[in-house]
Amino acid sequence: TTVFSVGSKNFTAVAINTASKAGEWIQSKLGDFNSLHTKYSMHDLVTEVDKGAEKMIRNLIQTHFPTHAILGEEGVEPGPAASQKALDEASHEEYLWIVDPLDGTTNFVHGFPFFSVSIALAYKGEVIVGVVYDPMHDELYVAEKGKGAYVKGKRMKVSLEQKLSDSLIATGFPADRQMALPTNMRGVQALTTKVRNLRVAGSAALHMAYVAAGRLSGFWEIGLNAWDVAAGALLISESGGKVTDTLGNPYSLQVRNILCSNGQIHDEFSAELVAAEATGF
Ligand code: 2AM
Ligand code: CA
Ligand code: CA
Ligand code: CA
Repeated sequence: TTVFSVGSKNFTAVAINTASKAGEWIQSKLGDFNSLHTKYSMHDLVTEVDKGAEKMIRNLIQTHFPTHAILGEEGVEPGPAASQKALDEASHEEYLWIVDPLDGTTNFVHGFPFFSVSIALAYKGEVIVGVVYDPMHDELYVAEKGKGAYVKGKRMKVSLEQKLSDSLIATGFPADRQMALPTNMRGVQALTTKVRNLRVAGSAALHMAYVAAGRLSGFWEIGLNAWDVAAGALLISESGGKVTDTLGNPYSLQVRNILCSNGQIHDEFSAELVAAEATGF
């Protein structure tokens, strides 16, 4: 059985409290921030709000669980090589908090109300708590391994579509436009004619929460990092859905090319991406 607390301190309660506080602060900074610059490429933005939110989250987690390790996006040098190294180094930790302080920075910068805070806790490499908070809609998504997933206290269930042709599918345009975008566009091209429609809303964590809540039938994106998807993956599996890589291999913290769905459409979805040679780069 999974242990969800040490002493009187409950992991999930800390994750919820921390995500809520960070999300409220992020929302208060909407349209009121500076020091915007690009990180790895011209498409890769960061603001003082990303950094401030991560600092707040680290402080809160460290206060409650000083022995736990934290992997946060803004604590890692930009680019895929550095993030892979950081994840490899962190993977041996017994308790590892995996944090994206602001998922959907581009949306935040433009005032497009679709961004989130994503906090997951992995125990020996397996995600046991996942929390995603959407401050603009005040929607808090919470999952505990083996205990189900909830939005605003209400149990979530994935959608019921059985075919891609009845499905609403989301994707993300990769930050690495040179390398990954052509691959992604082959998938978009192949799926556009097969699905009910496609959406690209700009937060991987929130897209995954929407799959868990049954608002999207599925989502895929290539070139992501553990902090984008760790919480969302548990939300989906605890809502009855399926999470793999784009080839259909089981989810782990190492998966960068994510494919998730209500389960029913999963094989058809993955097969289309494989056929379009759109599973990675
Ligand atoms: P972010 O807003 O936290 O950076 C949108 O397609 C998704 O891609 C978002 O979840 C976004 O997360 C992520 N993303 C943006 N820039 C990225 C980069 N340079 N590398 C990997 N993922 C990135
Ligand atoms: Ca970022
Ligand atoms: Ca992110
Ligand atoms: Ca981020």
